[in-house]
Amino acid sequence: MPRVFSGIQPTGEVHLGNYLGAVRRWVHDQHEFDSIYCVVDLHAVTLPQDREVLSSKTRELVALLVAAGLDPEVCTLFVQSHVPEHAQLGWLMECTAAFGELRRMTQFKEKGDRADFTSAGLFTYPALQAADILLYDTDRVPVGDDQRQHLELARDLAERFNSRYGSTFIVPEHAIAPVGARIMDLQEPTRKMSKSVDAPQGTLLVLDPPEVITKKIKRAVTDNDGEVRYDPEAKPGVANLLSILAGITGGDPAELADRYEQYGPLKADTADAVVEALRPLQERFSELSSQPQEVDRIIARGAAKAQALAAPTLAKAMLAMGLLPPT
Ligand code: ATP
Ligand code: LTN
Repeated sequence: MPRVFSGIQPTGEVHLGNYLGAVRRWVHDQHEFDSIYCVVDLHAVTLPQDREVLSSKTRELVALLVAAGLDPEVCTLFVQSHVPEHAQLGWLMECTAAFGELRRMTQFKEKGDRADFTSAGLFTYPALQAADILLYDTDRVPVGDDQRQHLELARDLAERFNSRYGSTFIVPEHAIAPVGARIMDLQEPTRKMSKSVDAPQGTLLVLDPPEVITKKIKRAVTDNDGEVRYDPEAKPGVANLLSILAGITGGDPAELADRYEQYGPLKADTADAVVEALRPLQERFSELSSQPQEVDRIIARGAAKAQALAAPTLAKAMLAMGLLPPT
């Protein structure tokens, strides 16, 4: 069975972009692939985090992923820092990556420009991401479109390592969905919906109450020409609403556009679809929030399952490089 791996950072609030670009697909994939999902706390600390917020967000994100439908009996769900092999293989990947190729990563340029303090970890982050993926002999990586460049790098590093030291890693493919891989901000539809940008009215959180979801979608920025058409260049706001509706209902955004003459009904249907899709998640999340021991049990079990897979791959890579095995 092909192996799937993906990750999500325990920072900020999970939004509809994370849900449609990643999480919802993970829930589907877990039944078709051997699936491993990771809450990447080591990636989160590339930017300064409040220690208490980070640990509670980490636990909360695991609960939210379970509430979204990840079944810890079916997939492997774990916290990255609980499996030290990630940091260990991360170092080997930093030594495989070239300074110049890391410097070309656009996410580093964007986040580095916004940060008051640019850590060395923010720069080498994509090497750690490559390690995350390669540790598990991953075939497919379902992510949003913003991760395309990082996945190309992971492939390049796997190929370079294999050609330098002998065949060690599987070269992974990305799995970027045709619809929903790039959900835009509702107020600024030329910018992607993001956790790390403070844009409360433009970001639809998966835990927003129904009335807030409806209000945000009704107030979403569109344009003045009044025609419902899927044209992300000329009509980014309308195209974004169509992508959201299509992502939720499984339709095609251009075909959906033909059903609407006006923006009002499109917004109303989109809001209803989002509210209904998120309702079960929100209900399960509130149940799980009162069972922290259950969440901790899931986290502990996930780490043991993940480590059993990661340890032999790390050992193989270390041996291939000529690092002397301990006696
Ligand atoms: P940040 O904006 O701070 O980078 P993020 O919102 O991208 O954070 P991550 O934890 O880095 O959140 O991403 C988790 C997953 O969600 C990744 O697969 C990413 O590609 C996907 N994703 C993030 N934003 C969007 C979006 N606007 N549309 C579709 N997918 C997205
Ligand atoms: N860099 C990703 C999160 C991430 C990831 C991964 C995704 C870390 N490791 C491995 C897929 C596979 C992000 O910022 N969205």
